[in-house]
Amino acid sequence: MSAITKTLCPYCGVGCGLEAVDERSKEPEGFKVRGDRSHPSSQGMVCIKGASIAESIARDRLLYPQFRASLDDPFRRISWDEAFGLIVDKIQSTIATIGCDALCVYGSGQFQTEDYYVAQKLFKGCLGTNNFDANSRLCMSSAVSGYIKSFGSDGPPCCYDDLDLTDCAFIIGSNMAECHPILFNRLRKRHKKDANVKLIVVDPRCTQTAAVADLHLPILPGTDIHLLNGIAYLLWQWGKCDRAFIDRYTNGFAVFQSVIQDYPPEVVAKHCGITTEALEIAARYWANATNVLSLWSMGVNQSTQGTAKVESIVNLHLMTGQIGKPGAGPFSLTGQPNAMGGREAGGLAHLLPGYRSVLNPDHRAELEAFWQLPSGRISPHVGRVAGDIVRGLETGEVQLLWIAATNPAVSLPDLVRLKKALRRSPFTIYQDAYDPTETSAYAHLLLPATQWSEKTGIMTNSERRVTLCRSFQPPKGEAKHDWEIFAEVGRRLGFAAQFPFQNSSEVYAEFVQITRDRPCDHSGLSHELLDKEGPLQWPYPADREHHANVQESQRLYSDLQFHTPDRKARFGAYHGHGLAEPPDENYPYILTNGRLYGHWHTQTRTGRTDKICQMYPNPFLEIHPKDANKLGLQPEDFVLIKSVRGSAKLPILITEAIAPGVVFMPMHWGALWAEDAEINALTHSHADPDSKQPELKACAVSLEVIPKVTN
Ligand SMILES: Nc1nc2c(c(=O)[nH]1)N[C@H]1C(S)=C(S)[C@@H](COP(=O)(O)OP(=O)(O)OC[C@H]3O[C@@H](n4cnc5c(=O)[nH]c(N)nc54)[C@H](O)[C@@H]3O)O[C@H]1N2
Ligand SMILES: Nc1nc2c(c(=O)[nH]1)N[C@H]1C(S)=C(S)[C@@H](COP(=O)(O)OP(=O)(O)OC[C@H]3O[C@@H](n4cnc5c(=O)[nH]c(N)nc54)[C@H](O)[C@@H]3O)O[C@H]1N2
Ligand code: SF4
Ligand SMILES: [Mo]
Repeated sequence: MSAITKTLCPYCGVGCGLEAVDERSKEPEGFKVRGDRSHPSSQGMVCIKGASIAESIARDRLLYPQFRASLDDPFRRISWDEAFGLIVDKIQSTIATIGCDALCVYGSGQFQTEDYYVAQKLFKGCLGTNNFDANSRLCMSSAVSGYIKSFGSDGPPCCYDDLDLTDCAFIIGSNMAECHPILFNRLRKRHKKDANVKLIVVDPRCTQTAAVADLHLPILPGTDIHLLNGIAYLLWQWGKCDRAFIDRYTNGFAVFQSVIQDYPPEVVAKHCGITTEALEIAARYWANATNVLSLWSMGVNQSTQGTAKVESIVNLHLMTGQIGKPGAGPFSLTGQPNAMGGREAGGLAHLLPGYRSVLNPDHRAELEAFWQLPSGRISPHVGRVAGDIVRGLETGEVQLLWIAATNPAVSLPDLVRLKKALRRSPFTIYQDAYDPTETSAYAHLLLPATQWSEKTGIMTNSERRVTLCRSFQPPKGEAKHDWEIFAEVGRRLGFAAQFPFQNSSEVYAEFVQITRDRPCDHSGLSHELLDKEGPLQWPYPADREHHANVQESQRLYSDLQFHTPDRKARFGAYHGHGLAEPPDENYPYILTNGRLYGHWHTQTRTGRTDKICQMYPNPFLEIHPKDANKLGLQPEDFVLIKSVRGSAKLPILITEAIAPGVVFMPMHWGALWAEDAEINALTHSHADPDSKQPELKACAVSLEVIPKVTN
């Protein structure tokens, strides 16, 4: 490797720039990392996850393809040639006997854009099935559908500079301090400096984010729409609506206005479990601020009303004209490092590359022509989303499942059911960087993938900034790049003309062409330009100098022209329906869950990082002192947590940070890292009707003390 390589942190959607520094004496990694001061999104800062990434890269890697005919057999090492032969045979025989709907791919926001693009071309294009979904279904899909409904297109409108310019940050369903720490630090710096800057946090828990807010609204889980409509009611009553903006740039206000009449402060406060005073302070902060910036994440998206929650946030911005200007707007904080790129490349079962939809005949025709495929090849139906893949395994309709860069045996809801379904799968391919993971136990064919540091490609962060992630190490063992694996399968299936790529730069050069004149226009970008100029934000059209400038890429909708047919944004009008599974007599507590600062998801990397494991020696259940008392729990006790679907056993942490009646556990401990501590053994799979995103954030549970064994 050259002495210093500039790249991107492969963990969260903040997308901090990293520099990998050659350090041969440091075994076994051979490099260390530090923040890249020249990266505009992070300006040299990194959190513990980015800073400690090197340690995990050399440990427990999957090095060779391996195969077994049955899940009860041991794996045996095979060659890539044999592996490709098996995949091609299975795909061909499945299509011949049942049809392409029996093939499913489940990918990840941890793919690079090139991986995503090649997979879309192969499955949605060449093979004619839209059965490509990704873990973004569990993550950002409500934000995607909310943006599309409100603005006519996906795409977070804001940028990180807005954190320095807002005078009211409205953080809802996001624990930024732990999950987007570098952005939170930036916001906090401004907040600390200027007493006029207000920070509101809406979260059932008093998180590290909420602890430093001017106003924490500890609403009951699932009551966000009541709260948002309640704030709208007050703004309307106080005459704080921007009528001129509403008339000129929006549709649907009248219906929205009639809906919010049902949300006077007394009703809302009671329903949300907060005081009317607190609600009024929140509305007052909104009303008095020049620029309001809303920031949200999984507390909003992971809900059976995720889309409606997103639209309800946008409603507040539309009624007050708080969008398209510095320091203001609705800003979803993307979870994974390249969930944004996945959306751009069409990596969900209802999407096609370039922010296109499988339901739009013009979009399908554009891609068929561009990919040189027969007209009508792309299916007009939405493919199987994550939940449908599970149902398809259960009914036998899914015969081949290809999982890549995600660990569903930990992260999908209702694991007892999922694991049963995975055991029924006739043929599961699992393409990952590590071995073991919880999901490898359900695979017939293991394919070793290169990961960060070994592959060059593109990732887009939350503020639409596109970074070239450079490789600086050779692949481990026989690992191949994800895009390379999909392309080789495509060639062997007879699509040599569609997959001529020699490297990821060529893949990207093709991808950007079909983003031309789309909202996510990348057509002026290339690996070469990004190498030379550093990270750049889209839209970045090819003839940029003629009709766009830096400001126009920095924020969307600064001209207040939206992507709807009449160019107006739309109000959505919703009533709050509450949780899909409210507590009852048998399961009287609401279990919520989420992340810890040091760990990443299913621990494939952070569980292999000593310092992080020392920070968090074990999983735990947060419980309010009142509930602990009621159950007779002592600080060292273990509880048995049960939902209708499954159970877990955890030591308790008594804390006032959680509301009475609600308990919290972290999501990070799958079967490899602790016994019986799986959050998703408990959760259900009811999903939002539009985004199909499951309500991972809440289910009903019972709690029992586990008696101490005394000798
Ligand atoms: N350290 C760390 N950082 C990460 C990740 C990680 O694994 N570790 N993962 C990344 C990814 S992929 C994602 S998606 C993001 C997630 O980032 P966040 O969404 O910020 O993280 P979570 O902890 O899952 O959930 C946020 C909060 O939602 C609250 N919540 C639960 N129910 C409700 C509700 O009904 N209403 C409201 N308003 N709030 C509710 C929870 O109490 C929790 O504090 O983090 C990213 N960053
Ligand atoms: N209860 C509950 N469940 C949740 C959530 C929650 O808040 N609560 N959050 C949901 C959300 S938002 C998310 S994003 C998901 C995350 O869930 P997962 O996607 O299952 O979690 P990760 O641990 O990030 O798994 C990523 C996998 O990709 C592999 N990998 C990394 N880089 C590469 C690469 O370049 N190529 C390949 N082929 N593999 C690679 C890693 O080794 C790892 O096994 O969990 C979801 N599940
Ligand atoms: S904030 Fe996110 S992108 Fe930045 S270093 Fe931490 S994990 Fe990486
Ligand atoms: Mo996520």
